[in-house]
Amino acid sequence: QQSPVSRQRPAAADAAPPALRQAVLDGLFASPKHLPSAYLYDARGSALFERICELPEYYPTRTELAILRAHADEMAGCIGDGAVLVEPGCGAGLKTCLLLSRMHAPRAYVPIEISATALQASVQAVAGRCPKLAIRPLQADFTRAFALPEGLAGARRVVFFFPGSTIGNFDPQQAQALLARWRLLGGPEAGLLIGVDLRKDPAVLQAAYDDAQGVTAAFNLNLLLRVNREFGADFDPASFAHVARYDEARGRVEMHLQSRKAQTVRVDGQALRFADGETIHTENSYKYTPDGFAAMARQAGWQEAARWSDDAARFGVQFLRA
Ligand code: AVI
Repeated sequence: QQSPVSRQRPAAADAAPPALRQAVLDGLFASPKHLPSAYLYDARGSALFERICELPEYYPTRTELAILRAHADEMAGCIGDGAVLVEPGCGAGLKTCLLLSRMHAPRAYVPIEISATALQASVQAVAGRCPKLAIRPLQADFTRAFALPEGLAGARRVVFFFPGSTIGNFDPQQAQALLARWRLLGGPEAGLLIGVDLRKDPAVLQAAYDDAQGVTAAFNLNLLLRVNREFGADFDPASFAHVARYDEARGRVEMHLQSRKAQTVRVDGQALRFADGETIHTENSYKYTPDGFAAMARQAGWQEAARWSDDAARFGVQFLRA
């Protein structure tokens, strides 16, 4: 199963890698229809996501940043001396540098990103803000097994930094498997500093994923433009609607693209039929309780050591140890 990969500054202008292309075709011709959420992040999708992060309704980015600002020293204390900080799916540098600047003699920073363009952008952003730091970039799909760069494989203290609630874009089983893999890779003194979006009033979640300016709608509908470009398809985005709905029982916001009429679209030379009202499921964004997340992480071999939140308990950051 193709997994969500990207975050703050995800895959830039790159064409989709073969596995992602295959997942797109498989998903469109499956029943029910779905698309991998990693496919949201072409150059335009990445730019739209950065706009989402600034929206008044989209609280996660600014809330997490405020939590990091308020508690970076305590977080650095949890991380300890001489750690290697590994960031799967590297970001735009702001949160990372905030943390790195408070860490005690970090040994190295390892950003991981599948897209060479995005990796390079992230390295530049961090190098500009933290000029003395050893940066050891790793071009890899962090949802699969990877090895740390040479010389760091046996590092005493490896700490994973996974902000942004990207973990929420994985199904809980996938999330647990991912965290279990990092636990093994990090060794007996591994740490994990992770941002988790919390369960809350459905109206707040609904607004965050269906904003008044329609930026999230454009982000979702951009998938159809990308399929048109990369598969010679003829989707008319005007005949699909952005739908975001919170499934309270599952604790997840689902994004869909809903066909406004019965229609047939050509994709990769094949006819793809839609009933009126039929949807393509394009993303899940899971929300946790702090205890629920800690329990899931425990199943993956991590013990919660500290947690932080904002006053309204909208977003959580947890530090976990092996
Ligand atoms: C990247 N990820 C954590 C975002 C989220 O909130 O699930 C992606 C997003 N989808 C719609 N808005 C933002």
